[in-house]
Amino acid sequence: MRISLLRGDITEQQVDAVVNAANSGLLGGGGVDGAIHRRGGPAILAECELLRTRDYPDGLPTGQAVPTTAGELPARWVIHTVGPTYAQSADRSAQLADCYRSSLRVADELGAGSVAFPAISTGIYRYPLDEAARIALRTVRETPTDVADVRFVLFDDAALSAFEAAR
Ligand code: AR6
Repeated sequence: MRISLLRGDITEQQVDAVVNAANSGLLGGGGVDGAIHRRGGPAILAECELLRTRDYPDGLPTGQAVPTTAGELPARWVIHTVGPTYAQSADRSAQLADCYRSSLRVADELGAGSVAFPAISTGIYRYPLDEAARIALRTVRETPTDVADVRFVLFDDAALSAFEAAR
């Protein structure tokens, strides 16, 4: 597996699947979630609504992942996963690692050869970048998968530096 780190906007990635840092409601939000729904158009939300009513009436649990179409994005699929909100009082690293593992499992089920990840939980969910970067890279390296090309698409210099330092 080739792992690359780049600065950019995940909605522009030419990959089979982009991972969305969603929330359990699956109906959109801010950050990367907002950008994916905005750029991908209403087809993504329509599938999310169906998943929500049919499969996850109580919401998608933290650490799990589900696919939808990518709508108008260059990618074929969006894999929605729910990261943990950071808390100093509780170690939620296992849940963050689960997001990467579940997303790669879904990518394998889809037959996706290339996957772009954002830095899950490091925005609105406030996970410290350096810790999140270590967890993300370690988990992706240690997860058995047929995905050959994993890209971490980091939105700003701070995130890119944290991932480069953790590499
Ligand atoms: N491309 C790549 N990375 C991005 C982009 C983008 N277009 N936009 C933001 N980021 P966040 P979370 C980075 O807040 O912390 C939403 O409301 C951002 O700089 O998107 O997991 C959901 O609905 C940060 O490094 O996700 C949830 O309610 C990283 O993506 C909640 O936010 C993740 O930041 C999830 O919070």
